Amino acid sequence: SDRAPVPLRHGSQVSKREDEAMQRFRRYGLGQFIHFGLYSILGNEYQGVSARDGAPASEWIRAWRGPSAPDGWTAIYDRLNEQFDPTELDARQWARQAKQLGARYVIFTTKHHDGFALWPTAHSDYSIANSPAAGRDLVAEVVDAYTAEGIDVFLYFSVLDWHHPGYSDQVPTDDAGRAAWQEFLSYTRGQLLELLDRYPAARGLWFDGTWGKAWIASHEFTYELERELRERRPGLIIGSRFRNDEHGARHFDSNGALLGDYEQGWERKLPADHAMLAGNDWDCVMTIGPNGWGWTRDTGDDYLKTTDDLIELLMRCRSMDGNLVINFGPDGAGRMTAHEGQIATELGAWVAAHAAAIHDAGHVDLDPTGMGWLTGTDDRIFLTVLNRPVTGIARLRFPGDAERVPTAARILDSGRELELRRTDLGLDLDDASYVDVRIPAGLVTERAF
Ligand code: JFZ
Repeated sequence: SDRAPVPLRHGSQVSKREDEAMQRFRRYGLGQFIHFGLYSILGNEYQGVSARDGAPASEWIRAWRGPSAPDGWTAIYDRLNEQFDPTELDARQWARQAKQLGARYVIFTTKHHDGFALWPTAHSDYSIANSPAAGRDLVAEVVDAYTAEGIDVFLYFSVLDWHHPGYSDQVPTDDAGRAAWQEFLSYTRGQLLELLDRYPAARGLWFDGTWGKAWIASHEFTYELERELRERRPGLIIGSRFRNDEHGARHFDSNGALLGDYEQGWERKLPADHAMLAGNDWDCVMTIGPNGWGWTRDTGDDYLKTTDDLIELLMRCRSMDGNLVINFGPDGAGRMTAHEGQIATELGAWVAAHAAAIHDAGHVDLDPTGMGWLTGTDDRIFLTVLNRPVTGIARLRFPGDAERVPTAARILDSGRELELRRTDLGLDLDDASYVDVRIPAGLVTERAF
């Protein structure tokens, strides 16, 4: 814009990165999110009573309100650490499954809104060290197992903390409140530096719960903390959901500059088109069910996304240069669900057979076809056909002198050659070349599963 930039003390401190870590990020393509914590014990119900009508989502069950909520509910919830013992949790098995899925990074909930740390933090008593699983460190287990499989690890961290007495949504108005909030900030800083020190293999921090008014007012502190985290771990990737500028602008500062290394606002939603991303890196985090990130014991009539749904979302993201991150919510014992297992097998087979169209391929500057999603590299164009036209012909339009008009077409997984021809439509005023590819009926059944 022609407007003069607003002078900002706590605006963006990064510009588009081209270092090795961000180049890797751009080639992930597919990721896995894991929501695991005290809420996983419950599966969105307590003693047979469903929280469905009173809690926003399974990992939000502590916020259960209304007639169905048990008496003294939050106090009951806060003592779940006494039952936390995921005896079936084998991070190496999770990592093998993620590898099978084709995920290239994982985002793991080290501490969700309930404040319970899955590593033995020195900064709070509310951690795995105070549970029947004492002696274990789930963050270490996940970091080690996934790193061994070649999958990068990002640590999810909720700033919002329902357990810490100093946490506040509102800006404190008296001395006691201000002191408590300062105490909370130093606890938060302590935990974050601790995570970086303990898990040097972690590549990124995935922040959440940063919408509270007190956090927003702490822009000087968060500006300095971002600096400190980046200094402590060169190459560290931080999304745009960590902090805001002094005017309260989140994700993008008051001059429109991204407040992090990638856009972190695409949560169960997708950009309408590539242009609106303005070249920013991004990922989309997505649940398999409708909402709810933690385990849900009874999914009832919920629609669970199928492998085909996820293929569509994955390729739509890749067609706009983004990564798709699919959430898994293991049960309280640490077991992934049967549906998640099926997704890992089926989607994983598809991803393995079509890897060339996914990880290294990105946005192609051509008209969208309506038949599916286009991805490409310098010398190849991939069309993931989701809707086969009644004509059986995929027609691609190449504007201008069309140096890039393809000369051959084949099915990616089988290598089967497809009939391709240049089509001169004789359209006046349309400076474009067209290519028709005949798509055999039954193509979609040629999947590897
Ligand atoms: C947050 C959490 O509250 C939720 O439990 C889960 O962990 C999810 C990944 O993140 O939920 C959000 C946060 C931000 C938006 C939507 C849901 N948002 O910006 O639209």
